[in-house]
Amino acid sequence: MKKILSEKKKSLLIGTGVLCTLFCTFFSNLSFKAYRYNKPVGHEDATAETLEFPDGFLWGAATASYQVEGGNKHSIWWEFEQEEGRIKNGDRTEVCVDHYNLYEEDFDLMSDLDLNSYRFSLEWGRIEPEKGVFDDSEVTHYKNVLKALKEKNVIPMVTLWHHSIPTWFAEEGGWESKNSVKYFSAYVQYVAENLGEDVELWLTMNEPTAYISSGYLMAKWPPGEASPLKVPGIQKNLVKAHKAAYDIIHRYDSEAEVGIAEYSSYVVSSNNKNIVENIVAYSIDKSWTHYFVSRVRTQTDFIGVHYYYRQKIRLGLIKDLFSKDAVDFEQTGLDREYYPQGLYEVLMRFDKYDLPIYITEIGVQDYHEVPRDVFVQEHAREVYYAIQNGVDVRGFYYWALLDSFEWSEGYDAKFGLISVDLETLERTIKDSSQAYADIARCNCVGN
Ligand code: IFM
Repeated sequence: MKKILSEKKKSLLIGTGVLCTLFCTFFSNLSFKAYRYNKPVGHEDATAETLEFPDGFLWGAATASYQVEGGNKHSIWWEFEQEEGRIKNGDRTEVCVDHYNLYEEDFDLMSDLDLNSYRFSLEWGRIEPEKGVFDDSEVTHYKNVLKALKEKNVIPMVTLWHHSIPTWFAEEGGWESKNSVKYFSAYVQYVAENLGEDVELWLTMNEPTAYISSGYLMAKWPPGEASPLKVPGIQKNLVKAHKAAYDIIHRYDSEAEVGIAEYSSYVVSSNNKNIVENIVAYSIDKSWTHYFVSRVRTQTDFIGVHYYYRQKIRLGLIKDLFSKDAVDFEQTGLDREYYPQGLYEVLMRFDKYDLPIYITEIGVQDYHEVPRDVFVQEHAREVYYAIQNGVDVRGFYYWALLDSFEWSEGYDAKFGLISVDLETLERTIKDSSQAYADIARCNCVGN
């Protein structure tokens, strides 16, 4: 009996020892990986007076249909705007900045800035106002937009879906529904058939993670109710939707380049010596920021990277996490930290997919600590260093071409290269945008 017991004890001890060893190996591997991930790659500064970009580099500006067109009444955002307290100052988009009617004037100004590419989105609810009913006149509108760009030698990059979904689609459950991929595919099929020959650069969707976190976690966007349990299902549907759209466009045009645009802040531990912070930052970046790109990597021709700020992970006292005093950085607006080196680090992280990269959004608001000219110059330098370090970056799209409707922030957040008087709709190129035009003109940035 004694012998049996001691045998049992022995196996228990061995089992515990094995488990501890496995856990320790796993933990030390993870800590080491996380430490390396959080350690900035960094670069030497160049000595040349000007930093040149590769031939054919695209210098563009971006917009999204709902944020500039006006009158998008078939979107769920239209309903959302009417609910009290949803949008800052109660701002509405009946007219918005009327890009829908004034796009030619806007393109003239874009040409004055010498930009060679324009990223814009199609409004799904205009093209398909009711389930299965497509409006040819709206396709004609977008055809005219593409024609106007062609006449100016501006290369279009078209986003199929940028945050705003048709009301009918939302009523069917939106991206929560198992039918969502089928509905999106029908819309993409129609677009590919009708606009395919005029577009070579496509984005299937804009910032799926921002869509999910703003709508389903923070509840600042439709559906306006926090429902974290729905997130995994939505993520899966969006991955499928991207892949389906990718295949549809390629079936129509095998030469087209189809990518996905993702919100990619520089997530990093605030203290590289803190093992827990390192692991948390590493895990968030891998499982959240890189969720979509890592899952579609074999079915995407390029990655659209959006960089706005550094997001430091700091596991101090609870009061530090939530107190505003912890925000002790230079701002670009909306509590976003000015940190150009973060763009370089983000690009180095995305390099592992071995795919071309376009920076499909980057921008700063008026009236904040960092002037726009300094902002674009410093970020352009970081892109130069990433290219020197082997990253295949092919374009830079400033967000946004125009001051526009910043979702729940309304019209106060002014990112535009061009200001718009909301009363008269008069457009004016901002002085601070000239530095970006200079970069685009010479395909280089001063050092
Ligand atoms: O305005 C938004 C855009 O719709 C998506 N990316 C971030 C921008 C600025 O916040």
